[in-house]
Amino acid sequence: MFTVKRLSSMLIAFIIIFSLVIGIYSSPAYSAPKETKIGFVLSMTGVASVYGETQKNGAQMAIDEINALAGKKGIKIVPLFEDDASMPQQGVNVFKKFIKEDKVAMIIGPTLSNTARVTDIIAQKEGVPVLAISNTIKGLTDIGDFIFRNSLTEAVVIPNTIRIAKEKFQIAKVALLYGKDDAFTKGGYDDFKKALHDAKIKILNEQTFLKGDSDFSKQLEKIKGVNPNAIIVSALAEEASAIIIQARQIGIPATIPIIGGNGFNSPAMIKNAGEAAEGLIVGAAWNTVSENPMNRKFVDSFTAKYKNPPDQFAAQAYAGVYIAYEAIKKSGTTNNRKAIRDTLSKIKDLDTVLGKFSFTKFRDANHKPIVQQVKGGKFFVLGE
Ligand code: 1QQ
Repeated sequence: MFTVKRLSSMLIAFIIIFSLVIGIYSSPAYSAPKETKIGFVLSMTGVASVYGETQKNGAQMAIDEINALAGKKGIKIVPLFEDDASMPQQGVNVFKKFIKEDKVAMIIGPTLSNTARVTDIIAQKEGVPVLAISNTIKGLTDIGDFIFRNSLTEAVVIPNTIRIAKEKFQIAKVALLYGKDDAFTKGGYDDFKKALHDAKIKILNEQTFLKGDSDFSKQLEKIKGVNPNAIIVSALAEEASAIIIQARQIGIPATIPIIGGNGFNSPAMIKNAGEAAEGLIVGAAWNTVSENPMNRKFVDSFTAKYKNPPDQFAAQAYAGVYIAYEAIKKSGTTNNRKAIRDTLSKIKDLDTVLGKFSFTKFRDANHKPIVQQVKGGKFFVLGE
C-alpha cells in the first residue's frame, strides 16, 4: 500500500515537473524565432551585374535589420542568394531549385525583365509568390496572380520623363537608339515611342544595336545627320555608357541632351561615362535626396556599411525585403505560399524607402515617378 501510494505521488510529481518544463520551453519567451526562406535571384555576373550587386547589398541590409530585431518570438529571414548570370536559362534553373529543392516561401527577383518573363511563368504554375524589384516591362504581372512588383514600369515612368524633358528643353524632334534583342530595351523603346507620339514630338530617325555591341558610331553618325533636339536611348548600363561617350566623341554637342530609361539609373554607368554623362536625363522610381525620414536613415546606414551611397536598385531591393516580410508576418505562416500571396495582395500604405507603398489591383507598384538629371557626376531631381 505504502509503495503504491509513494509511486503514485512520485508519478504525479513527475507529471507536474514534466509539464512545467514543457510549458516553459514552449512559452513564447523561451521559443526560438521561426524561420522563413526567401530565394533571391539576382544577376551577379553578366550584363546586369552592376544592378545585381547593389540589389544584393540593399536586400542584405534589410535582412540584417529584420533578423536583429526578430528576438525570440519573431520571424527570421533565411536568405538564399543565387546568381542568374543575366541569362534566362540560368534564371529558370535557379527558380526550379528554389521551388523544388529549397522549398522557399517566396522568390525576390530576377534582376532583368528578359529573364523574368520566362521564370515567372514557372513560379505562377507552381503557386510560388514572386516579388520583382527591378522588372519594368509592360505586362509582366499579367503572367498571373502570384507575380508582384515594387518597381515602377517604364510605361508609367517614361511619359513623365518625356513631358518634363519637353517642358524644360523645348524638345520637338528626336532620334531613337535601342537594343532590339532584350525584353527591357525593346519594351522601353515601345514605351518611348508611344510617349513621344502622345506628346506630339517628331521621331526623325530610329537606330538599333544588339547585346554585346561596343561600337555605336555608325548609328550615332546617322542620328547626328538628322539634327534632333534630343537623343532617346533604351539600353542597359554597359552599352548606355559607351553610347553616351561615343555620341560626344563624334561631335554631338552637349546642348543636345540624351534621355535614357531605367537602364541608366546606375551611378556605375555615370562613373564609366565620366564627363559625357553630364546633362543626361533619366526617369526614376526613387531619388536619394527624398526627405522621407526612413529614406534618410537608409541612405546613411547603406553608405556607412558599403562605403558607397545606394542607388534606386538598392532602394527597391531594400523595400522589397520589407514588403515580403510584412506579407509573411501577416500570413501567420512561414511557408504557406498561397497564404503569403494573399497577404501580399493586401499590402496597403506600408512605410518604405520608396514612400507609402501599395500595389495596384494588377500587383504593380503604385507611386509617382520622378525625373533626374546628371550634374557634376551625380543625379539631381529635374522634376516630378
Ligand atoms: C528590366 C530593367 C532593367 C534595367 C533592370 C536592371 O528595368 O529589365 O526590366
